[in-house]
Amino acid sequence: MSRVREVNFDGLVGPTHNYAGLSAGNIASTLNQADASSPRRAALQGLDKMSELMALGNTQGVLVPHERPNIGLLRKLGFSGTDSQVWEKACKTSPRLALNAASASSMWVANAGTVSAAADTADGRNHFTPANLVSMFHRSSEYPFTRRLLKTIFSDEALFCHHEALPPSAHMGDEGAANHTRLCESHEQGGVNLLVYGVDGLSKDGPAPQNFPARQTREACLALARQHSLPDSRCVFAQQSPQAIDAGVFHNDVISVGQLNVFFYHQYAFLDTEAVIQELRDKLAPTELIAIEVPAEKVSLEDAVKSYLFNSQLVRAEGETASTIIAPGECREIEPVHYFLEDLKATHPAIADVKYFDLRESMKNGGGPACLRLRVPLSDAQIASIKPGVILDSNRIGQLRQWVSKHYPKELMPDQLRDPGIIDRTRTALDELTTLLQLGSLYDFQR
Ligand code: SUG
Repeated sequence: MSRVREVNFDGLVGPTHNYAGLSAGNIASTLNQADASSPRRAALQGLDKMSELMALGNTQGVLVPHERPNIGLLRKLGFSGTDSQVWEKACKTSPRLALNAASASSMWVANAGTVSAAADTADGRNHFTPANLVSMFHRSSEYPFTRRLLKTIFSDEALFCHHEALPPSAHMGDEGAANHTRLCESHEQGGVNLLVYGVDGLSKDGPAPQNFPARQTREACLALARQHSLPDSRCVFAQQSPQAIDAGVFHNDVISVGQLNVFFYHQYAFLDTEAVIQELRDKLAPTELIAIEVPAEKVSLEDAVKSYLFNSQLVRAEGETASTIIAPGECREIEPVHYFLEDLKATHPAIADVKYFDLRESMKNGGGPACLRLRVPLSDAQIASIKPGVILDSNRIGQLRQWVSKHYPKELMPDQLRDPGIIDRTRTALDELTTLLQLGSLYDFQR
């Protein structure tokens, strides 16, 4: 059996990164609306995380930003003329729409799509479905380019299968890997797939949040499992607790994270947390599930959301027996969370270390370490088949840092996005990026 490793592909933050307050139910996004952002700092913070993950012995990949502003989207909405005219007219007549078209939200690639491991699917290929992201307008236009990007990188059809996004309707709301956790003994072996939803999309009868939207539907989870041919015996479908969604848990990766056989979660993550854990245990057997529950009396839902504790990454490289938690720096600032993590490190045999990362720029929009990465289990043969430029080494990290420093503004106020010069500046930067990562002609403006 050939070796399979979990490769984290991180989204590179785009040059228009800003705080527009576009995501209702994402408390950070709402709170930081209209603040000045620093696209340069945001991208460099992301590259620092990638570099550190590599230093820990992980294979690290990168996914390029989508082109923004999204002129094609504005044309579909009736704006016409040259690209600059389209942008100027949109900014003038509909500033809110323009902000939606300029969002750099593609950086949170945990929402790019759902990825199934070759070891789980009927045809032995990895399956990909780009997420339709219908619940937020600024994100709902991501999937066509996401699909093109994934197909370009993972192009060998004997090894990879690419599906269309689920029909773009609220009934089929799908937010990708943020609501999918794969638990397993090792990446070579079949695993258990936890697919989490917020609401029943068709009947609307069952429990549902009162204040904030439930972004993923049960029907979408069922469709993904069918589309990726995941066996029923290896799937667990679980409903998020509506209370958690109303506390700001807009994706399951804000309240639980799993890797290999370790599952780290909050007591109130699910409607019936105990039943979910039992089903995971049963379906994973004979592999033992290491379930680390965080009780509400130790960390409240509010502190979990503020600190993004569960948006940590769990990493355990080959040959290691315990995991490292890659936590947002905010976890150090919120006392009960910091105490819990340090205690876990000191006492739990499955946790070797906790490392804190400054990802403040992304965090201010509700995106922690785990939001910034899409996991793809890959065999050596699969790695050899993909576009080589997207797998990072220290040399390429250095080139990306230089590229960011050359093209990205140090500071950006949402108003500054109105400058039509932003279109050409972004295209020049992305053109250089596709050359640097050997991706060929990928963007619409290059075709
Ligand atoms: O979809 N924020 C993103 C954050 C996504 C986090 N991803 C995961 N949890 N996997 C969202 O809400 C805010 C953009 C703004 O307000 O400018 C935003 O889109």
